[in-house]
Amino acid sequence: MKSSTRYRIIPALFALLACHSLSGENGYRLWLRYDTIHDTVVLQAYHSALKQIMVEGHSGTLNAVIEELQNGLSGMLGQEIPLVSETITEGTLLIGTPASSDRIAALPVKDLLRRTGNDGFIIKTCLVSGKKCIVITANEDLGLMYGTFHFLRFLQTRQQIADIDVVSVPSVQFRLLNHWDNLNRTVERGYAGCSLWDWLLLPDTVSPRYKDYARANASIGINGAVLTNVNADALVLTPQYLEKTAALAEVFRPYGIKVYLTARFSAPVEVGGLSTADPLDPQVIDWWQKKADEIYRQIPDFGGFLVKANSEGQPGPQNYGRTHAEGANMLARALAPHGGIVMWRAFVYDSNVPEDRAKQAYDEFKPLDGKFSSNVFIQVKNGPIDFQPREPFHPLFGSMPGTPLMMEFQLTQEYLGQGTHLVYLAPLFKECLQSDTYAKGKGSEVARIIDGTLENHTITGMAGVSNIGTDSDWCGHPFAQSNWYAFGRLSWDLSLTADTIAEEWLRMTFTNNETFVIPVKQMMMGSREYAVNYMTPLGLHHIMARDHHHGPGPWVSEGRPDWTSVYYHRADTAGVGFDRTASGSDALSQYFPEVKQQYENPDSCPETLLLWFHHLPWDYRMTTGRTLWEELCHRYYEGADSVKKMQQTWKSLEGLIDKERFEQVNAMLSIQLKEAGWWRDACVLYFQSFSHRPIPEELEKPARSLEYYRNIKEPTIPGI
Ligand code: GCW
Repeated sequence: MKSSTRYRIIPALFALLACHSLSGENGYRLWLRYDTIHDTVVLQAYHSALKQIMVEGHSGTLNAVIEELQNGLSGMLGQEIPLVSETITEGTLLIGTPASSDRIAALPVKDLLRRTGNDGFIIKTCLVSGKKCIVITANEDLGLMYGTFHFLRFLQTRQQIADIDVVSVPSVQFRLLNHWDNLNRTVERGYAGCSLWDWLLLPDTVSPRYKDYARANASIGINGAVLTNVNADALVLTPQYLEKTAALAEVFRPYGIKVYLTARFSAPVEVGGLSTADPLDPQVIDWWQKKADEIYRQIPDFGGFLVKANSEGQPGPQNYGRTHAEGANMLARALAPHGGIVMWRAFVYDSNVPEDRAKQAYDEFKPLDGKFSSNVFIQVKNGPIDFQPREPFHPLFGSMPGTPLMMEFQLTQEYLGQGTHLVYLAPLFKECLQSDTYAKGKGSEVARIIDGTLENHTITGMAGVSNIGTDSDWCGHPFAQSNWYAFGRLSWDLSLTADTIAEEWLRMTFTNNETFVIPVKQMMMGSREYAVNYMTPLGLHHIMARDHHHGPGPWVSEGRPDWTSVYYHRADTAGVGFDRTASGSDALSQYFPEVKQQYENPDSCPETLLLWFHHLPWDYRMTTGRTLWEELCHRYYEGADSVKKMQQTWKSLEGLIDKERFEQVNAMLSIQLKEAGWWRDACVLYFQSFSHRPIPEELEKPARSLEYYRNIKEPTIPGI
């Protein structure tokens, strides 16, 4: 792609500009900021390449394209770029499909367009009627929208546009946000205010935020939103709520965002007046069919249902002695005539305590492979437990070749510092996607299961549990926006690196000044590992406080065993860690032999996952030469120290960006530093009560007692 060449920009200019032009920043504009470009060389080049806009065709989507372009270009170039309809001149930005534009139909793009499908696009410098123009073309108007945002991103990140040649096709077809939003506007695991969906005021009042939400999503390729919590409320399926849902769908439609709802399995009983929700009962089947027909009458492009069944108290087919497949297929049959899909979650948390919770999803779903209808996805969390700071990839990836699996990542930071920690999640996403399952030998990465290439699936998808709320900056922490951004960009292009995405996001969200971008990108890239170190190093997991999951709680031991921390870390005087080899729960046998062989031996198991798979003695010798106990201490201290370094880096950048966001991040980093120290001290002291070994001399000793940490109560944490 020739166009990736970036302009070198003189840093000194920025220091001057940051102070006066970027005041009043509340983060609302996300990465779609379009501020005026001040570098005259860049500005000059963009002006000469962009003299007028011609958009051929008519649709709601094209109106949105025009609006975005006019805002974006007039913002960045400092003057209106005229919208014309007749005469091509040098420097026209020509947008259209071959069907809507004879000029484009005459260009040699037909072969390329055979590859771009419905959503993909081409951006190309071409001669049109003998004039040098930039052409954005696609098979559908939506492709033109994605291409337009991509083009604007070029300008936002100061890339050269003199000779563009881009063909872009999304890696997966369904790129969805999952909102865990309740109808009363609380958000399960939400740390950014209330739910965006104002059910009380809908459908009569439609907040302007809905359109901005759709724009932001479209700009990164997201094409669907599940509006409601997987811990579902059947009310959303009643006519009153469907009318409200239809109003949202209407705002989202031009931007290509389809709406989806969570279907509570017991809805036929709760809102349908039936005495059963048995998926094989003819009345139940009929109820769902009529419900689907009713939904599609109001929302013709409704996406489908997301279902959490027989997990954490949610009802499901097993209540009637039926399988997940029987439940999912019944819903799938109701949606199929309308083109809808079912996303059936594999996150099952049985009412009986399993011998190893990490094994449950595989045990329940693997035998059902091949039994699901063609419009059913099984939606699988990245790891086998629950969005921990680090998990191995889920063993279902590669184990259900006859079923399309949809990835579920969590953007909201339930286990990663919630609303206050700067943790950039793209490295976590990439780590999972790049893991080799060995399902079909070497090179069977999780990404190839998700994009359908390994098993030849025709439907493909990724879901991100949203971190969006009513906070003025949408996500609470300015850097939490990067996780929304990264999810969208990755689901569009699985080959993008975490580094590239961070850089794009920083340039668009803050500044193109490399004096800022380079060190902050480094902070972002390290941030997930820092959090792993101060929370759950060396493969520890699920040792957070009970219920709200904020802060450490390695001592949690009462109640249902697999909801406690002691179940997962298994610390005793001999050692620490969960033995998942054949001598323990044997969860490792759920992986393909190559993976199993590597992980079953502590010497070849990656240290990052050591205590996930092994219970090891405190004196076990690590590659650093330290004992396990010493290494554990060192990791905790390193994690907290890294936050101090992030804070120092950030402070050194004062003046390079607006004061508001600078100070907000600064304040958040202070909280993060305090909380990293809390995690470190509480965990080191707790594990010391088993290891009975001193904290290595070179490390500063905790200032407080274990008792102090055990007694911290946080009854009012948001997001439960
Ligand atoms: O991560 C856990 C959360 C629950 C959530 C559940 C799930 C929506 O603690 O709050 O419920 O997973 O994914 O269903």
